[in-house]
Amino acid sequence: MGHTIVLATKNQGKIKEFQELLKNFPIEIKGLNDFGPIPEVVEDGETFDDNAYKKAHFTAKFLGLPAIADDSGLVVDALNGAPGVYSARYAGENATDADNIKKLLHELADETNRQAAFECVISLAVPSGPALTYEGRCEGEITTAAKGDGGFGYDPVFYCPELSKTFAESSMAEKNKISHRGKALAEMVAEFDKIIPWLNARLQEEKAPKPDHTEFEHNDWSEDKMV
Ligand code: ITT
Repeated sequence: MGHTIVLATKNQGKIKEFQELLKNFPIEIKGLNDFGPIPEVVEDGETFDDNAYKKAHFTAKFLGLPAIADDSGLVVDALNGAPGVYSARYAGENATDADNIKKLLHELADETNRQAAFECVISLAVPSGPALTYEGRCEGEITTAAKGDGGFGYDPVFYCPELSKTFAESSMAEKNKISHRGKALAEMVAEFDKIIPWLNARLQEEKAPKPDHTEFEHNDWSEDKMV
């Protein structure tokens, strides 16, 4: 088995999905639950990119292993991109999915422009900092009422024109094929043959001793010392 890569989530569903998609590559995917307690990363970035990288890099540094993290959310045109990075806590710090949906429908009550998209960014980082980034976006419209009981988050009010139904009315397989997360993951999987040599090179650099020029600056090359 080649590299061990940590997926910075405790969500077993996400871990299974990554393991399944990457099963033909010589890597082992582990979740955070495979390690001891790890401090929570505060997701306070201004973009999905910021948050995904912050989570991936923190985890990689903490565990000394390459790590993958994702961040995603809903961006609504008529709300200038809100709720965006605040999607999980749109209606407050401990908001439930139902609270967030209620607030969203209220904010859009008199709005005819219902255009929205789910976005996802996946970051793969090594402990010393370098990272690779993959993005996915899925266009849709916000309905005027919740429909369907599958999925999670904003799925009941996210109408997907490609499927002619909301994400909550769709099967997981239907959703994964075209969703923001599905697309970002597919992009990463398609590149995985290039990712392995990239990882090898970065991890090799980390192992190499850092050049210490001060050692030379302090050397005394005067003749009487050179016996
Ligand atoms: P992590 O522990 O993995 O970070 P999370 O719930 O915070 O889990 P994200 O940061 O990826 O997950 O997503 C933030 C919010 O965006 C999430 O709570 C939902 O409200 C919304 N969201 C993201 N992807 C969604 C999807 O596929 N369907 C519905 N809502 C989604």
